[in-house]
Amino acid sequence: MASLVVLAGCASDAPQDMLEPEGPYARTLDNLFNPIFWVAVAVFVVVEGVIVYSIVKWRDRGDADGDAEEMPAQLHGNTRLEIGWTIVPALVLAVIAVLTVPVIFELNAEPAAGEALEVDVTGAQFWWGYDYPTQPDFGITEGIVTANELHIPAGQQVHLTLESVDVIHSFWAPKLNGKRDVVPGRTHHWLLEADEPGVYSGQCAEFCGLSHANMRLKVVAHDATGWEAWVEDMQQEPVAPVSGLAAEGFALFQQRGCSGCHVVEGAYNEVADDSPPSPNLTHLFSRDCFAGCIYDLNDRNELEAWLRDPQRKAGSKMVIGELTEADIDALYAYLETLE
Ligand code: HEC
Ligand SMILES: [Cu+2]
Repeated sequence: MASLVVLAGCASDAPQDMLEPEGPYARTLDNLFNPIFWVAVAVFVVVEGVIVYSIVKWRDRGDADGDAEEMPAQLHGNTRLEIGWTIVPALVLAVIAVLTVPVIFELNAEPAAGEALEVDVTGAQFWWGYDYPTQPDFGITEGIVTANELHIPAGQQVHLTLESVDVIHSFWAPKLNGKRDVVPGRTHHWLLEADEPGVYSGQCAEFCGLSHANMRLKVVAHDATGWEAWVEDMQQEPVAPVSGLAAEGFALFQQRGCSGCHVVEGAYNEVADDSPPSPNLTHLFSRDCFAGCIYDLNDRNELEAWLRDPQRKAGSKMVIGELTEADIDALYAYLETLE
């Protein structure tokens, strides 16, 4: 059992392995982790070594008759030892501080205006929202709102501004940077950068309620053409279907209360005042995962199961009345048009 637990740490291509950084900030952290790890190993070996040595050397061997020995003389106040074991740990901590402090400043540096892609991140039970303000330098001429998947250009500094709408969450994409808490009523910042195009997985790293473990995320890093294509796609408003099953679904989206919580730009722009924060669905089908990235959007059954029972994700804030299978078919046909 113990070896099972230990070996579980040995996966060779674990998607969230922070010891395999794939961007400059994660690498900075890894470069700090390595020396501190070896300092900790040295302290462990010395301290455990002295303990084991003492246990063996001065163990109770019993007297000739096999009875326990008498208590040995107790020693206190060896000044040289006391000074030694005060100064040595202080020096060890000083070395660690010298290594750590510059990293703290580096990771909290504010990029110069226009240098980094700006993204406003919202943590909500139990999903992440991303809001890209207008930034012509990055091709964004009109703000973009999306959820779950954070799209970025590879090789580009990204500056996040994080807020929470409910409880404390923590944003963590381990291969791209460490964790940053997201606290209600406060604004936090964090930096990300991916060396290469790819998909990097992450998750909420602060217990935030029943579905905390289901609050995952993906960072999708694009090459230059992929980024342009994504931005262009996100800036097109979907066309509301006028006929067929999709048009029925479009009408149901309002009749069944979906539009009270979810924005679809160009069609359903206002949500009810008392609605919980809910993912923007304008480009739902541009994503691969949904509901905190725990379900596959390319699997029709997953989305249908979600509409049948959004509480399959424990504690989900999506509360709806029961839908018939016909409703679900029509809603699916409509949602599918939101590319
Ligand atoms: C009371 C508000 C509310 C209503 C009404 C509602 N939803 Fe949701 N919906 C949410 C919330 C909150 C989430 C995110 C749940 C999570 O991930 O924990 C969500 C998630 C979703 C998602 C996944 C989106 C993503 O990117 O993660 C889809 C699709 C969806 N809802 C469709 C619908 C449809 C269709 C209806 C109408 C039948 C509907 N919703 C009604 C609040 C609502
Ligand atoms: Cu969370």
